Amino acid sequence: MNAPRQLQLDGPTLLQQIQVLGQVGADAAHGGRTRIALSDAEKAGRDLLVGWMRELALDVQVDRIGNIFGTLGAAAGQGDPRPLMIGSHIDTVTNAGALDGCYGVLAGLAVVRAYRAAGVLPARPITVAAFTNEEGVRYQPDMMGSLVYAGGLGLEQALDTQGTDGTRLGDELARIGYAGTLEPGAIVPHEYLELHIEQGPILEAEGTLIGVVENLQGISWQQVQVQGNANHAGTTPTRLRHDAGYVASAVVTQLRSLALASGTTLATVGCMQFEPNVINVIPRKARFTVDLRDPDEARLASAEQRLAELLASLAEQEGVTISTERLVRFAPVTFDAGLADEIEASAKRLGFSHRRMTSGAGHDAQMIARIAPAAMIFVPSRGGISHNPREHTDDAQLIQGAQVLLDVVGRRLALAC
Ligand code: HGY
Ligand code: MN
Ligand code: MN
Repeated sequence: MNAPRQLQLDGPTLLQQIQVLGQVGADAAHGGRTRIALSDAEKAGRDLLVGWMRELALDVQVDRIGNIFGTLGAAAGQGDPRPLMIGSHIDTVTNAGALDGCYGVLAGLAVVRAYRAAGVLPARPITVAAFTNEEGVRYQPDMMGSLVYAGGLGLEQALDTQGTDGTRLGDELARIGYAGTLEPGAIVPHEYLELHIEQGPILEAEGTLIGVVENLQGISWQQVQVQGNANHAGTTPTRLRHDAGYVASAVVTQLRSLALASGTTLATVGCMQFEPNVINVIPRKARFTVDLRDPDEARLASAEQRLAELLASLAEQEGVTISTERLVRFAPVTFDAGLADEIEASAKRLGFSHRRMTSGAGHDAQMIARIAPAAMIFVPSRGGISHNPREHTDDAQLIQGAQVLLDVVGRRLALAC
């Protein structure tokens, strides 16, 4: 099926909307923007997105976990009402870049805008989705909105989630006015596409423009608590210490060795707090998080096992008590081969260098892949940097990624006037 000629990407509007949304939650002191899920800043981002959806005369719906959907209806007389869904997220980590998630949602609007500008309708509906709490910074797990949508987490359980700030997710959703009425999963996608920045170094290092994402690595998040004894830093001999801070730091060091020895497993301790956190007191308590990732399920499970063994031996050695809480566990995901082939064919047709690859980051696509064929398109990240104000992709590359998305959609959906 030939791509419809009349579908032209409006690159300037896409770039302008990325820039405007990127100003919401801007943090002058530390750079970047912070739109933590269900915060006032994120509400402002949601309101902006809904306004842009209405400008395109989309049918806007919000579900009970706050996922936002904007749908362009199909031409009359078409059969299957299940939409082609294009999605991602607009919540951010702290001091984030402007592209992570937002690029994919706004590129979805750009696809719809191309149909509107051409005065044609797709052969099946196109739904643009912004999923709630993809980052999982305030409420775990991450990819929560798409996980609930795909049936992987109960709605009430998600609404009752307590945040790191002690708030209840459902209360915050109601407070910002995005506790919708649509049942999560009510819109059953025929297929799902997500355009995203790579957030890693591969495409840039190879000078490749498009990533055809075939699979996504597994994710394991744990909260670890070490209970030792506070004591005087100057009078307590090392052999008599039960130092929670030492144990936490030893875990960080040994996880690096575990990752290097594995070659594929990645290990990150992103959060760590000591109590009483005083210069001359041996820490009585340490709380920290462990993020383990691997494209292979067996290796990820082995890394979890090695961590458990490490914690047990350190507890024995230092005479402390260690407890763990699992926050997230997602197995590796393989995306739809047919959609990946379509993405590759579009990149080829458009003359963009491309390569098949694995996603290191988690994405909403991994959840939607549970209920529909799903695949992802990557564009390069400068310096492989993301979750950082310095996150950047050249304008031309952003437009090329969106052109691939539009070409895939245009080919998947015959045109009808
Ligand atoms: O953690 C992740 O990979 C994603 O950014 N939520
Ligand atoms: Mn993302
Ligand atoms: Mn992210």
